[in-house]
Amino acid sequence: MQQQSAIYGQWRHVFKLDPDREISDEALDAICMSGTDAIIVGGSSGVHYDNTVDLMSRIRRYEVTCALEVSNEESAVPGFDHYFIPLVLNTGDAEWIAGRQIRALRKFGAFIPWEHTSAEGYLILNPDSVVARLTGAQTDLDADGVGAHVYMADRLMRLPIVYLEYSGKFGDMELIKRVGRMLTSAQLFYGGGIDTADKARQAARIAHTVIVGNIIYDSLEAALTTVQAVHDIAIGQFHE
Ligand code: 1GP
Repeated sequence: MQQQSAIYGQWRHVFKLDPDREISDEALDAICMSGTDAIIVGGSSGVHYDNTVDLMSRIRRYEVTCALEVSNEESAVPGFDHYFIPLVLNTGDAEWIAGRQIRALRKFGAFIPWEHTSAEGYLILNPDSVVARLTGAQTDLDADGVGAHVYMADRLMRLPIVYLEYSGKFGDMELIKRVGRMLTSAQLFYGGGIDTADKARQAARIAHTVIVGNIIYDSLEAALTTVQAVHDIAIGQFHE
């Protein structure tokens, strides 16, 4: 975990907001003022320039750090604090590793703020998630299969972030612990199914950065409890 100098190096808790979902001003105010370390804007489908600009400008009324996870070139909007480019490592479809990214770089490579841009090595592990279906992710990996992908991301490709994505489902904490112990330089992002303070604490013990999405739209109150829960677990306590 040597990413302390990157903008996301100290992030413990992150809310992920989807431009394709409605959020009231009151709910957005609560999220932005919650004490979360950052907001990532991103989604698997229905994300385009207009709804991304709209959400960004609403979040920009607040001081909270705000990053964009660029999942398609139409949603590449200037003005965010940081940009994440996902590479889906566990798909057989190269389109999601170096297909659409290369097409976007051909057009926009010279204009990308590289010092504010980072690749995320995604491992998508919930077969029922929209993103798994969209990307053709091979989610039926055993522990060694997951480990091989982590070697690929952390050691061979030296990606700055490994993102274990269980979107919509709480993940296998033992597996995540194992991944955390394998990493030598990548920062571990975990996201998926966190809908209580207890689950947030469990994830915070083993992942560097805990990402909370869906529950914002289902129960704002429950979502807000995850911020303190994650921050209660001191950095450095993870991996124990
Ligand atoms: C989704 O990892 C995030 O990309 C968070 O997952 O929506 O299940 O909280 P949830």
